Amino acid sequence: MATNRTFTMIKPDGVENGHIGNILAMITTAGFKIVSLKLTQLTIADAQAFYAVHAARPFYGELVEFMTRGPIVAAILEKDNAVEDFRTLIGATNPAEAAEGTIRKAYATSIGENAVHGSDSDENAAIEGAFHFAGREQF
Ligand code: DAT
Ligand code: MG
Repeated sequence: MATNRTFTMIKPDGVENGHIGNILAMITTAGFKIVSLKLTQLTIADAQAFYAVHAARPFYGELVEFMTRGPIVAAILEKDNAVEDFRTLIGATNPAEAAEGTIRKAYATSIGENAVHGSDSDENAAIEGAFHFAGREQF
């Protein structure tokens, strides 16, 4: 059964380009409630672990470097069918393929620097959220 929470990051490019406010506005306008929120920065070990599933891919080193180059916004979001609906809201990994009205269509600059993360399963949403937020920080 789908749970009602997902995890997101506004990636370093989204923060650097000044899009935190606009991206959070798109998220809340789409009906997601913010239940945890912080500005933080991933260490190299954090990013390697977060993207361990991609360790064998040619872009892994670049991805880890990008994700650690500056602050990110981490958040847990709540909505019915959160994981799937949030993946729809962010759009395709490659912004060239992202639908109109999606966050990546509006703010991603390339497949590697695509502005936002969205968990791909309920299980990963719970793991990723717990990695960033203690229980008392989840409202
Ligand atoms: P998503 O972030 O849409 O879940 P993913 O899990 O396949 O996409 O990949 C994780 C991140 O890795 C993605 O947001 C950007 C980067 N990435 C994926 N494919 C890439 C590629 N072909 N070239 C460069 N970076 C890539
Ligand atoms: Mg993914």
